[in-house]
Amino acid sequence: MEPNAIADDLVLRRDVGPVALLTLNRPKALNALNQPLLARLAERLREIASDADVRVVVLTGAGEKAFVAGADIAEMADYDPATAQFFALAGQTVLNHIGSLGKPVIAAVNGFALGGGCEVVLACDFAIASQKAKFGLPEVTLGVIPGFGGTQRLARLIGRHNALRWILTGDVHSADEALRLGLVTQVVAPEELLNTALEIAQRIATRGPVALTAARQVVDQGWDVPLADGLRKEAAAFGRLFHSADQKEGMAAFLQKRQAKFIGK
Ligand code: DAK
Repeated sequence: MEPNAIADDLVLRRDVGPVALLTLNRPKALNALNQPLLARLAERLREIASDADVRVVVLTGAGEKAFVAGADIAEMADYDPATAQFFALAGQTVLNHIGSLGKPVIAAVNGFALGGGCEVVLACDFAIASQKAKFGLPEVTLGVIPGFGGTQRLARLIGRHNALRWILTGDVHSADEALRLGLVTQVVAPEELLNTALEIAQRIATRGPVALTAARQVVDQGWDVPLADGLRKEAAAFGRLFHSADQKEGMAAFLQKRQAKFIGK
């Protein structure tokens, strides 16, 4: 390996037991998402998708200041319309992959999560924030709109009026405001952020992996369909789990008063 290969890696990976910690690593540009960083993130997600030893992912940003300060403005400045659309689709594809990974992804938001960074948070299963974190979709201050799913996912998560207030003002919001609106589930002291996220991830990693995948899928599939359709999807997924070894093991372990040993099948 080249001497700087690890330090230069745009997305660092450190495995802590069954949890993969991914760190977006362009701290000098506040981890702004350029095409190489998005491509590396896509590669990391593919790697993790096919690694059965990884059960849960934690995503964070390198450095003290930022989770991700947005899409890379320097890179976007001279885009023509076709390149801009291609870039938006490329970003949306990577963020969709977070949702379709089949493994929970927790955002540990350590600083600025603006524009594309806020959209990364929205694509994760849930997010924990440091008290220093700041959130917002400031794209209109640059004469554009959110392009990595922000106009769609934010409104679904915090409601149309709150989302429009964020998107139309471009204002930056505190971690407490993000907590109040449900964008993050917990706010902790900066020095506790990673341990808190990793501890929750480790706990999730002890649960049945097949059930985790099914639960995420059904929540997402039912998000914007009528309740009756969502309930049918839930019942179908519940039934399918009775084909799995994990269901047999989980229920047998309960009845035998022991810890379950899930194999993810
Ligand atoms: N892109 C590129 N570089 C960035 C950056 C960004 N988003 N954010 C920060 N940097 C760079 C700065 O240029 C600076 O670089 P040097 O000058 O040192 O070379 C370095 O990071 C440190 O930043 P600052 O010196 O500005 O640090 P401060 O503490 O003073 O300010 C800040 C921090 C986060 C408040 C400020 O950097 C800032 O306002 N950054 C921009 C935040 C922002 O507007 N983010 C949203 C980006 S727009 C679409 C696809 C995607 C999107 C939209 C459309 N389609 C294709 C349709 C998404 C758009 C966005 O995400």
